[in-house]
Amino acid sequence: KKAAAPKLADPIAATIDPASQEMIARAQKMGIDTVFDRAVQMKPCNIGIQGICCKNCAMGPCRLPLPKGGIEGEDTRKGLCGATANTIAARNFIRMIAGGASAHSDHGRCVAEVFMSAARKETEAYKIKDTNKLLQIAPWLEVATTVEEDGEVKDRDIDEIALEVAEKALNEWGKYEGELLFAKRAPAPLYEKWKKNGVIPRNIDREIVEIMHRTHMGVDQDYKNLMKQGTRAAIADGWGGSMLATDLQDVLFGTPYPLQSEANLGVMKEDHVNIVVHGHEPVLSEMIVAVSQKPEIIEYAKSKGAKGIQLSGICCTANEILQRHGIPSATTFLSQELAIITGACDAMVVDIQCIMQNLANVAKCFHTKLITTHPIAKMEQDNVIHIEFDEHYALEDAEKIVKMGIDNFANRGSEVMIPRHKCTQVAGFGVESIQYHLGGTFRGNYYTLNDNIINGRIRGIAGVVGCNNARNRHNEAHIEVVKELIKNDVIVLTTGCNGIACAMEGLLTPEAAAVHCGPGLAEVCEVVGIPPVLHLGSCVDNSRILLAATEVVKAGGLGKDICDLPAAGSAPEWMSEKAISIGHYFVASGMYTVFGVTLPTSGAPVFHNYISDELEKIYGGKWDIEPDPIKHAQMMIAHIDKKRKELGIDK
Ligand code: SF4
Ligand code: MSK
Repeated sequence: KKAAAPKLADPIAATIDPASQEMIARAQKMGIDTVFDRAVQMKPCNIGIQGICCKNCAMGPCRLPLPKGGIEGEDTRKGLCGATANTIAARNFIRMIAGGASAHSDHGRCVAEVFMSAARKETEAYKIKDTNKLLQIAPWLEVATTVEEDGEVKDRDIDEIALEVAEKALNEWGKYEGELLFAKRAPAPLYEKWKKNGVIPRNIDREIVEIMHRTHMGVDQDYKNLMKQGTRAAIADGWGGSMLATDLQDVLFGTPYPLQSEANLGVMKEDHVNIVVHGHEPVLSEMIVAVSQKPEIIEYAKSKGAKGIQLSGICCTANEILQRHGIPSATTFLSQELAIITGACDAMVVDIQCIMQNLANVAKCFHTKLITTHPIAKMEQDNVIHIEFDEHYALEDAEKIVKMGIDNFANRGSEVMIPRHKCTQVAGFGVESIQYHLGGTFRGNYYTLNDNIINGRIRGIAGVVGCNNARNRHNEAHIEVVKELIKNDVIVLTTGCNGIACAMEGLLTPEAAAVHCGPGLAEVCEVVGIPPVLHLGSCVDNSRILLAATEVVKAGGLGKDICDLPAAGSAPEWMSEKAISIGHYFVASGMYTVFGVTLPTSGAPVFHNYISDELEKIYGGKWDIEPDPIKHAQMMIAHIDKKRKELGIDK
């Protein structure tokens, strides 16, 4: 008897993106499975989804029964050791924070190590590019920028400052006394709240390690105490590892400023060598950009029959090189396999995080060279090529990779099919450019962000970020949440795959304001010439949202702390542990934060209530969950309106 054919995804139901729909249908026709099909074939575990499966020892996994219709009376559910639903959910939740914080922070550490090489002048490839940014961050790391000589105050030598910044930055991961230096960048009342509650990180690594210890069988069994450690580690991520990654990348590669580019699979070109970079760390991709623009390399590509080299990106490596060089974004996380399905991807170069192992299986069906580059992120499949990147030979490594892509151009089959869909985008925003474009300051004239929030043209600020999730229709929640917000005059700061999704939908253009925004936000965007959705970069660049909120607070007129602002955070299609860490440092920084899909807390209602209502009493921010995108956005708007009322600006 023949086995039934596996059920396949309906491309239209799987994604709102027409380019992805075409490529899913094509993959199915070719008999190649993608994540969209696998999501139809494999359903998630209903107990795991609710956060109440514990596998922290070999007496389990202990799968607690679901609280059908809520818990009546005493909650007597427990694992073999007696761990309650709250303990199990809290342990799982903070282990996710540890996973996310370690990913961002290890990325930051790698950048700090490259920064050290540059400061020591051990490498030709990396230089201190943005000295203004260096001078801006040095005092926060307790590095002097001036020196007194013969009674005169003089500027200190830039190389000396860079070296000391590198030392101080690297020290943040493992120093044995003191506290995270960047914690003081937060508004003073927030810093004081953290201090009072004992959650200022001691060093980045320690907070992550301590989560692993506390959640080991038989250690911390108080969900409040577990969350205290989760909070400390999340702050170590947002205001530590991620913020250091962003700042040091800006110093090495330049602070982004607005620029124009494009997004979606249509950016790939049939007659060019297509190299797609994917992952998160920009240290190698910066070099790939540099090499692929060299005249002799372009000539080499032409000698192999191509018209040139088309570089594009997926996930946050895409965001990094988009922000600084205008390299177009090919697609988001969920549709990564589809870039290979085009048949035009000559090389896909991956570094760390959000890389699906199935890329290797898809690449096997085409001529695509799949190249891993990071010692901590290899793949087992035998068609994957590993070229380990070494910052001391960065340009040589990048040249080897780009040439491999060029040499592979001739190996394409006849199966090239690039969807035509792509949109223009204006990206490259940051705290500096928000200030520059909106009146040159945050408060004090007709154009500024604060003045426009106070006068009500802009109702509030939303940070909408995060991944895709195969349990949702791809990009749908991202776009509906963002459209609902801007329709209601809420300006959106975006990062990660939300940024790419918005770009694919054409929301990152000044012209989008007239089409999609309420009258107030449309007027501001038109006057200053910005899109209603400002792309602030990659996952680690969520730290830019923290700093933007801090600048808004400092500029005055909107309260004294981040929790006073008419602002809210959102991750409509989250999937990664990093999103939980980001969500929690938003909450611990005072931000009302709504997640889509689901939260692994619903099986432990007391714990869920703790991270929403109880944490709000401590930090001013709270977790919330709403899968329906319109309701999700409306909850954010209701919070913004509540804050406007409290500020007395609700006219
Ligand atoms: Fe079960 Fe306790 Fe072991 Fe978890 S730690 S698996 S709840 S016995
Ligand atoms: S890439 S963590 S899927 S945003 Fe930063 Fe996208 Fe989420 Fe990865």
